[in-house]
Amino acid sequence: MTEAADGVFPAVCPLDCPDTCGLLLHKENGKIVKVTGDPNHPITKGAICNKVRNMAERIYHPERLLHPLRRTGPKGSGQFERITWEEALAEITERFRDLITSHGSESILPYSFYGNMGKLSVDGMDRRFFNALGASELEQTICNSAGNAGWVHTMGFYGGVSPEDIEHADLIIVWGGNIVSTNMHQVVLAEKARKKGTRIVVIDVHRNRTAQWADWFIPLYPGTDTALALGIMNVLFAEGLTDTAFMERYTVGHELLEEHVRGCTPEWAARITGVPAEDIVRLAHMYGRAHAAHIHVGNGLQHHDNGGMIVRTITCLPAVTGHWQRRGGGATKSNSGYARLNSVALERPDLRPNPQARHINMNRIGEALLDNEKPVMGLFVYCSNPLVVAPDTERVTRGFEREELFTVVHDLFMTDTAKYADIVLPAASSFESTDLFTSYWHHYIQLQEPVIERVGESKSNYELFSLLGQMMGFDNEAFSESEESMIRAALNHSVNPYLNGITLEALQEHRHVKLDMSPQERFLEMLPTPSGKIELYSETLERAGLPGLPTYVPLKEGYDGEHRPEPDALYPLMFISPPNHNFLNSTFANVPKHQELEKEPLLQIHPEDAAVRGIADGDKVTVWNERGASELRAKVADRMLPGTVISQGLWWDKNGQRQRVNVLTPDRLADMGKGAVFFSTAVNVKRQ
Ligand SMILES: Nc1nc2c(c(=O)[nH]1)N[C@H]1C(S)=C(S)[C@@H](COP(=O)(O)OP(=O)(O)OC[C@H]3O[C@@H](n4cnc5c(=O)[nH]c(N)nc54)[C@H](O)[C@@H]3O)O[C@H]1N2
Ligand SMILES: Nc1nc2c(c(=O)[nH]1)N[C@H]1C(S)=C(S)[C@@H](COP(=O)(O)OP(=O)(O)OC[C@H]3O[C@@H](n4cnc5c(=O)[nH]c(N)nc54)[C@H](O)[C@@H]3O)O[C@H]1N2
Ligand code: SF4
Ligand SMILES: [Mo]
Repeated sequence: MTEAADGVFPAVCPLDCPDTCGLLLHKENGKIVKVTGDPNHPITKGAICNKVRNMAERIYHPERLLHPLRRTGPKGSGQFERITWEEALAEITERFRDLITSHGSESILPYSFYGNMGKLSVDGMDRRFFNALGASELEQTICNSAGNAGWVHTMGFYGGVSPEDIEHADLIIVWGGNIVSTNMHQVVLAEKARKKGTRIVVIDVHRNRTAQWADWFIPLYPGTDTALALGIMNVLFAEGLTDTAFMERYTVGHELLEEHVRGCTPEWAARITGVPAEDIVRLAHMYGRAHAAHIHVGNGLQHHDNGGMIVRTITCLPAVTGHWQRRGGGATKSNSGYARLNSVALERPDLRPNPQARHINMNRIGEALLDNEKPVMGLFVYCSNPLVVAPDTERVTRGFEREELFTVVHDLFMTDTAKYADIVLPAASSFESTDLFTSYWHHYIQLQEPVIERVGESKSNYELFSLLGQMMGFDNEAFSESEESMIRAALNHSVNPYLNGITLEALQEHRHVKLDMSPQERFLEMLPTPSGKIELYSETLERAGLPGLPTYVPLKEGYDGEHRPEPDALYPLMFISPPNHNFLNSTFANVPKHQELEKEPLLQIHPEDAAVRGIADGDKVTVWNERGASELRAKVADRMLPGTVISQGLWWDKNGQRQRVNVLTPDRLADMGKGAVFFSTAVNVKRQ
């Protein structure tokens, strides 16, 4: 048995990161003592990030949950008693049965995201359970849904340039993505291109690590990227830097677009974005004259009120210039479309007695829990930490505090969320389980088999939900299906030609197997948009009440695109809270090693904004708005345009110190895809 043996074993990084690295776990006395990269992985090639190199500290953290627990104190107090698995499962199934009788099955809500990207864990047995239960359906909109919608309205298919092609790009624009921290192997590939003369441009609201690495950093005001992209298009059309033959063949609406951007001059775009007009012209020239420019469309762009439109507008650029036709040229937001598995076989929607069950948007979890009309009475949280990651924490907390709400949390740790649970269940780490992994960036499918024995009494999601399904008396075959059989079913999906030839046996033999990328050659011929072409003009959007052509719409709070807020305005600063380098969302925020690397949560503030408020570098500051307040340490630095403040990382509250940033963020929804708008947040700041 691998679990008991010592040696070096292959593994997959389970975290929500595009790189999905191949790992090697080094074991002594049955325990992982070292994590390194697998040099045989064709894309990640043995390099891994610091977070995961220190992963053993998390796996064997002294605070790891080892047994099921039942709450004994008030919600949020963190007071629990140890119970057995039998007691925990009996209590959950009994409470769920009672709730179904008294309030209907839709009074139960699962709340999950991708704390572990394993398909069996988060898109597998768990889904079967909540389907068979007839629970409310969670709309998983916290990460990429606005940008996804913006991309799909334009391109139809959720896929772009392959990692292997990036080194052939002669210009790389990283737009709203901090890839040095969040997609490190893309940096390695871009470096290869750079050695051949490729220039790297970063467009961001602050000088993040990626901007420091770039050849040219272009700072702009938050939420104004649509205006910048339109300004670039204005120059491209005006100066004949477009590819009319390409547009004729592969797009719809180019004449309308040309007309539409005539008024979007560089001067117009400069007033909105804060980017000087001459820089916009220079960027347009670089882009229009490049042979094969690649745009990395980052995730930061979509977390705005207008995030879908930002992504859509940027996505139009390589269609206007025809860069798509050349190797390395085009754009990439996500490549998850290539690796679509058989989700029907995995998730078994046929088990659902109520196909019309209500949907609840995860970004509005606070509101949903406080809704008395059709109340949520049972909540099951796993692979997510909403008390830290969901917008408008105060409202979410009020929801979780509701006395009559029965909450179960399955996690590896006593997170800020787990403290509100009635029952806490210990989760196994992915290295203790079998699972299947796809990447949303590279094209390798990977298999994880258990490498270590279970820590404490922990159970994997697969085990937990299959047990719960059996205890609820649901269809036995779906809940007793083996992991291997589920993997086979997931890979058996003839409608996705990219999966051709991928089998469990091949994965067992090679650990990672590449998708059959041959259909990608016909990528532009088979775009699944309504017109079958790249939609520069989208009738679908027009019908949905949005502009059919890419159009700049200001944010709903803070900067309105015309007037910088006066310093004495109630909330004059835009607050951006993107991920940091050493955590993965809120994962690792409780690991001393990772805390040490990050030191403490900071508020980066421009010297001008600091001076007006009498703030010096290193001062403790309060950041607040009408939703809540957070206490951070000021880092005064000229890293952004005045008017924007930045705090990286999703920290947990520590010893009563308020350091969660989502107390500040709104739970409004973006223009498309019902996405989260974390970054469209206006605040004020004062010295403590
Ligand atoms: N180290 C690390 N890696 C991670 C994660 C992590 O927490 N830590 N999280 C993972 C997950 S789930 C995701 S979704 C990805 C996210 O990773 P990325 O795709 O890099 O996206 P973000 O980090 O959310 O935002 C990227 C940048 O967008 C900028 N930004 C914000 N607003 C605007 C704007 O209006 N215009 C422009 N141009 N830029 C703007 C932010 O300043 C930030 O530098 O990373 C994954 N990888
Ligand atoms: N302000 C602000 N908020 C943000 C963001 C931002 O940039 N700024 N980013 C947003 C984005 S893009 C995302 S994707 C979300 C991410 O939010 P989440 O998906 O909630 O991610 P994590 O905070 O990493 O929490 C994952 C949890 O899953 C647990 N876990 C890991 N493996 C397993 C397992 O096998 N089983 C079970 N049951 N649990 C497991 C981990 O211990 C951890 O507590 O946050 C969003 N929130
Ligand atoms: S977090 Fe990303 S870069 Fe780090 S090991 Fe995992 S997949 Fe690789
Ligand atoms: Mo995400």
